Amino acid sequence: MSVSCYVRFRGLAVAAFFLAVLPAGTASAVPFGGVEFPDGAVSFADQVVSFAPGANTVPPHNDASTAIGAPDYDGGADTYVSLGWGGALVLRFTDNSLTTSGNADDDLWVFEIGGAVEPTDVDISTDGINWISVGFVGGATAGIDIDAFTANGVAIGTQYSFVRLTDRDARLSGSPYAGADIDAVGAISSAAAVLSAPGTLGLSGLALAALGFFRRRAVRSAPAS
Ligand SMILES: [Ca+2]
Ligand SMILES: [Ca+2]
Ligand SMILES: [Ca+2]
Repeated sequence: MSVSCYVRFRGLAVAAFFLAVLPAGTASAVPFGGVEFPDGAVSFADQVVSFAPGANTVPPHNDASTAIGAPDYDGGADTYVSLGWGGALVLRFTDNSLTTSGNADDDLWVFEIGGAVEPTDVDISTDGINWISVGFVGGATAGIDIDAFTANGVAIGTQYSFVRLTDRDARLSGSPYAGADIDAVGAISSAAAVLSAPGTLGLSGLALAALGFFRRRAVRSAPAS
């Protein structure tokens, strides 16, 4: 190998090394709807956990999967979900998570279509079971500073994977697209994915239970001394 060839090879190897070790969450900041998301498209909710539609949202306005990913509203009914009066939607971040910023900046942003945001209660959770109220979005307010809700149980630096949106039943719109119309939900304060999601916790829980069972058996079958 010639010297220049070797230098080029070493350069490529170094570049490959850094590409391999760089975390996935180092995407550059991207503005969506005028809001800057440091993690880019990864910032947005990835999965529908559950949807309990309220009254007066009917197809194609009641497809919860349209609230997943980056905002894509283009006038089409297949780009947002209408919650219906009092409807509740639970979304999950799987390749990122929501966290605190350590200051009063907005951490979470709810993209609702149309002019005013219809009043919607917002709760966050680490496990999809125990919820913390972080107030509501409505009127001209679409962003939430979750640091402001430590009194409700928000812990600084905790990574939250679940967001629940509940229409406040203000009935500002009726059939076929009643309730808040959600295009997307994004974490401005986006952190790495939480690996110990409930599914995997369940598995490790099972493994621990099995271990306990075999330990008890071992103790019982040990000869008395
Ligand atoms: Ca995401
Ligand atoms: Ca904040
Ligand atoms: Ca959408």
